[in-house]
Amino acid sequence: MRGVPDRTVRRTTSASALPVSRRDVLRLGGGALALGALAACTPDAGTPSPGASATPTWTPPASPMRLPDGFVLGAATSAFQVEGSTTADGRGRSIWDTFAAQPGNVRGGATGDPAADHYRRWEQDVDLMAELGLDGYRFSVAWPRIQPTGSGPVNPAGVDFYRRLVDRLLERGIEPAVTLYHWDLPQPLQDRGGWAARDTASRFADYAALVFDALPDVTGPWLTINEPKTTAYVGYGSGYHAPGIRDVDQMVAAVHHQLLGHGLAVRAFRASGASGRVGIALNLQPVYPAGEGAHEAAVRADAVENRLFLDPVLRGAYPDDALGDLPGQIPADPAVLDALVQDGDLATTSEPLDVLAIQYYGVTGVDSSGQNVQLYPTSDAPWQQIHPEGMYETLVRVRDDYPTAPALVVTENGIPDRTPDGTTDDAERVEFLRAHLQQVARAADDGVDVQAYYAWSLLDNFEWAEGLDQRWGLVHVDFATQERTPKASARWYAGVVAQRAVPPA
Ligand code: GCO
Repeated sequence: MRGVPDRTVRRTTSASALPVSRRDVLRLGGGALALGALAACTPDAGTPSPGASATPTWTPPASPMRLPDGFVLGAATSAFQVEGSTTADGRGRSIWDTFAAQPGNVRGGATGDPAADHYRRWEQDVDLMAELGLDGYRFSVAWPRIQPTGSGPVNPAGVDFYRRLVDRLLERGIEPAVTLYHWDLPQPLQDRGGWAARDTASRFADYAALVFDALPDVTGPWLTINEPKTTAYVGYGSGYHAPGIRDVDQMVAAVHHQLLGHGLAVRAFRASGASGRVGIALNLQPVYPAGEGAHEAAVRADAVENRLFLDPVLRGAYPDDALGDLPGQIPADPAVLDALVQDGDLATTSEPLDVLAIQYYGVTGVDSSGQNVQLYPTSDAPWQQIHPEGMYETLVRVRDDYPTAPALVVTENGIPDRTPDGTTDDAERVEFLRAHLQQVARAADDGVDVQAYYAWSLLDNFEWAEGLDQRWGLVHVDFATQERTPKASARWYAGVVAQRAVPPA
């Protein structure tokens, strides 16, 4: 059995050596992962990062922890997850429209319509953000609204929607942060190979240039690609996300071509003369060795989870231990990646950045055979092992291991409701946010230049293959009426924003 890459859970099936998603936990059932039996494993002691043992539990101070001056406290969404109106105003079809339309791909048969109907209710949603006092809002631009077929001229109606949104946010004193690609690739580009095709990187840079020109007033960070790891591993590896491909070579190609597209978009950003800041959003997680002899597998798994993305972006090189047939590695021939990388590519992937966006949901353990191991309690998303110290560890690690790293921003962090049918009494989310924000404040106190935190998510929304069943919002959405009701966590978070400090429990 080989280790398999995933954002937080690394699994394999005996039938196939292909990677299986964190999100496959639900689909495959508990039997594939011996959580109970492995829960008793404890990390090795004293091994250095990467593949380090879990950080010791940290006791937060009994007094409020102040956040740095100018720190931005916001919330995040993404276009396909909230907008709905998937055919309005000339929007083209995306891979998620196609994928969600196929029975069996999304829980409950949910699609991108109406999601949280944000395309029509955006003014009300900005009012809501203003009422909560948020400093910032991170949203994504839907590529198929800007270029309905993935190339060619701008669709003016699509651009207008985001212009109005940016203008209104600025009027309300809310800093817009914009993600250019949050998984909704125009279907015509998928028909030509999607991210497995090199040309998609150039198409992405062209699209990015159009958006930089169209939205010159964006003051918060521009983020090129959201979680290239998830798109590659879950979209092209396990096939649990759009485009639903299970092919490890295409998966490796999707890694490289997204990072290439990122670098080309950074160049387009500089060429546009835009005054803002640009970066990429990477989902990172500490990988801890679990049990006897697990250190080497955990180091390789760390390459798969973290360094395969951090290194080409911040060092201009791919790690040499992510691919191969050893425990913890992506089961692909390293020659596959070598063949994709053309002269100059790594200079492109490592274009200097203004910010690095980190998305942190939890940690994972890996045993000596490269299998995922549960070391910490999970949320109702079974892939999410909750260990707030991992937030601190991740921020410090990027600072220490990557001297060229720019300022850091945390662009996603959150948990789903415990109650499957939705609740506004989300005490566990309050405690999750508190514990993680304390770790962010702790990292800042220790000198890490971390400048922002965006909770995932502002609204309950379309949670990809989980459909509408997993609710990640600070604000409850009744999907039948589209009524918004702030949860306890939204009110608590508003207090943090007002106080500029994280209160003790
Ligand atoms: C992701 C996405 C979000 C998810 C969130 C909860 O990182 O997967 O950015 O769209 O909804 O992470 O799974």
